[in-house]
Amino acid sequence: MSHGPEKRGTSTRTMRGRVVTRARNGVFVAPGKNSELHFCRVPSKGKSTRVNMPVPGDWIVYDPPSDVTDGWVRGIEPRISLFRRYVFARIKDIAANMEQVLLLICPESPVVSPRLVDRMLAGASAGKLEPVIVLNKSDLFSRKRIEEYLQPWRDAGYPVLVISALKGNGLEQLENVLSGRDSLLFGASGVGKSTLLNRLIDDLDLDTSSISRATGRGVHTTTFTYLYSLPDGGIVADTPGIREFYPVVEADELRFHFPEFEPLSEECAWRDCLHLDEEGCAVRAAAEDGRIHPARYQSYRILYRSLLEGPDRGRRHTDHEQT
Ligand SMILES: Nc1nc2c(ncn2[C@@H]2O[C@H](COP(=O)(O)OP(=O)(O)OP(=O)(O)O)[C@@H](O)[C@H]2O)c(=O)[nH]1
Ligand SMILES: [Mg+2]
Ligand SMILES: [Zn+2]
Repeated sequence: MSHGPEKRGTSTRTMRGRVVTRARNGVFVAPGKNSELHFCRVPSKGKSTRVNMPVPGDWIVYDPPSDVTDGWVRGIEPRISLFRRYVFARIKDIAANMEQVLLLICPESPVVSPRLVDRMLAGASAGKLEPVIVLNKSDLFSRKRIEEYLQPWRDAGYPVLVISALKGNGLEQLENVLSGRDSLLFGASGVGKSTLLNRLIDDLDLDTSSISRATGRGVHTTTFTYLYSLPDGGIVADTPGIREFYPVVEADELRFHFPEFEPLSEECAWRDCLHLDEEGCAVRAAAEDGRIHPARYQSYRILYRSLLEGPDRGRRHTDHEQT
């Protein structure tokens, strides 16, 4: 029997697993449910075996670590979704293969502006994730205040949940939405993502901190994205809070990520109408008479312009993420 040199990447030890979180120079991979994580390095630039950096949620093939060798990532499987954003002029991949993103928002403490919500919604759509709007901290606001705040997204037809992670209100409905699916929790720092996860998973004890009194903002408590398994099946990823969000999408494609524009766009005078200042634009007309919420249309126009100008125009880097 002859033993030729074993070709890298075709090792019989090669395994398949899912990236649970990233570290500075590699990833932690779960080869199965409740199994111990494997740390794997990522062959970098210049190496013939080079692979792109995997992100949480990626399915990868890898050579597991042994007593004598490090673990190595061999390849990333094709992704069904990819949630990403601009940080300055650079694209940052947040998570892959998530089916839905729960956008946690609230009108105050911290203030989450309708513009920011619309940018996150466009980012979800561009990344092929289904968005669910989750208003958290409902214990702090009147019913009237909550409904006024939510009106643009209710009008646009997005699914909306109203919860209080602190008091436990609305969590049953939320658990139904999460059950058996792969979901990402996303939103501004301090909006309550980690508090919510601590509620949903019994023995979890994630760090949370209160809103800064000085700025009224969150203090970036969570610093890395991590996938957690839910008791009833499904996966939820906690993510570091953001202060800003710019979706990775071409300006001319942005209109396809405002779903309520779609049925009206058939009536625009121009087939390729961008719904800006074109004559006979049915979308603009609908925003003028309230069939489309004017705040949504305004978000579209503002975001269109800033995407044209480029992703890093006049933006400060204020988020604190480890990787
Ligand atoms: N009143 C109220 N406070 C809440 C609720 N949910 C979370 N909080 C508080 O909001 C603060 C921030 O919560 P976190 O869970 O740390 O927020 P986060 O979104 O994980 O923040 P980052 O990790 O910085 O992104 C904490 O003081 C929580 O107790 C809620 O439903 N009602
Ligand atoms: Mg957190
Ligand atoms: Zn139009």
